[in-house]
Amino acid sequence: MSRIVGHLDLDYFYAQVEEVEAPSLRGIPVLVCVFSGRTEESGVVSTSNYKAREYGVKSGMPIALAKGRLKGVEAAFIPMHHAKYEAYSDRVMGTLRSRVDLLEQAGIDEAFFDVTKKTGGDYDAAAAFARELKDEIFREEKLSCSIGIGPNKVVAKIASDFKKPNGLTVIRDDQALAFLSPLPVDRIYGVGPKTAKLLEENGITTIPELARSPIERLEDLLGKKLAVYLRNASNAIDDEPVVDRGGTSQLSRMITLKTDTRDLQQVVAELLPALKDVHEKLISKDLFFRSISAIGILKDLSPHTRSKTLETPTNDYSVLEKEVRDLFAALLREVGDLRRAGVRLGELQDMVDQRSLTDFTS
Ligand code: DCP
Ligand code: CA
Ligand code: CA
Repeated sequence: MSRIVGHLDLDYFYAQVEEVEAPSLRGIPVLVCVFSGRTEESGVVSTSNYKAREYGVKSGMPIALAKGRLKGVEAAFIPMHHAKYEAYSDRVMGTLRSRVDLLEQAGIDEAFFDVTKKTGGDYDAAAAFARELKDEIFREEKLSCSIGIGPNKVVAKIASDFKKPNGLTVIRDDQALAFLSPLPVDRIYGVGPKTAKLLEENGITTIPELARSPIERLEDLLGKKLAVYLRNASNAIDDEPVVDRGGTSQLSRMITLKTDTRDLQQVVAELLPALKDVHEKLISKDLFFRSISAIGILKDLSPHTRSKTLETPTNDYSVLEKEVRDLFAALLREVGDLRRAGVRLGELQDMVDQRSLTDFTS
């Protein structure tokens, strides 16, 4: 029986949560912003609703630039409320987990799932399931999402992005190659602007062009690991299983660095907001961590990790930041430029396990 894999991604997630909580925002451009605090306009747009996107607003754009694009238009600029989005995310993921054979959360607003057993390998049953799932999430949270169904993670991910917002795209294994054939290479997960440019300079812009390229040539350009992955992906081949990484046994965040680098100061500086998020989540769940890992992903997508186990569990932010800095210093002595960087806290434990009674009474 061939696999049936899905990918679900919530639409304009942070901005949609703000709309759900304040329905009067519907119909006007809504921009969720990370204000850096220096001036009223300094900072970047985290995301925006589709109305704002009509004016050319994009994630990561400076707030001042977005304001320029929306001159004379009634629009809402809302500060980011990360803990609130986490709460919505946790509930949606909980619903999803209870409905599928296997769930792999891949970000705050997206997850891969496997429904091979549940559907008996039948794509019509998978399509019906996806429609019910969308209805259920909308009934429970008033949130719309887009779902892709396919024979593997690569195809499911491209399919969920194919019709957005509120889309459902089902691609059977015998349709997968034709589905990919008109698409540009950057639709494949792992092909960022740099890889896309490198491929374009070598005459490769569409997925079939990538699929036909001699593997030796791709290996020269991209390194063996990325070349093999992309060559397979472009042929709709991907054997990566959906892996349930569990609920709260670990907390992690990854970011994509603004530029590939092996400069410790830059890596740590760009990672700071993610460290603060992870720490906030730790505190909100009343947890302590005992192990900590620095994760670096290189240009060829190979992951590199340095970990440490502390003598005693802690929830102290300054320890977290110091250990991350030390671990990245060690990691960067041994590897090349990082494309992505992240932190993972493990061996999480409840506060009540950690504190003696006197801590509570003093
Ligand atoms: N995000 C962010 N900064 C970015 C990109 C994303 O803070 N540069 C946050 C805000 C998004 C959330 O992550 O709501 C999910 O990112 P997506 O890429 O899935 O984008 P959206 O959900 O906002 O929109 P789409 O409807 O395209 O999925
Ligand atoms: Ca999304
Ligand atoms: Ca997403």
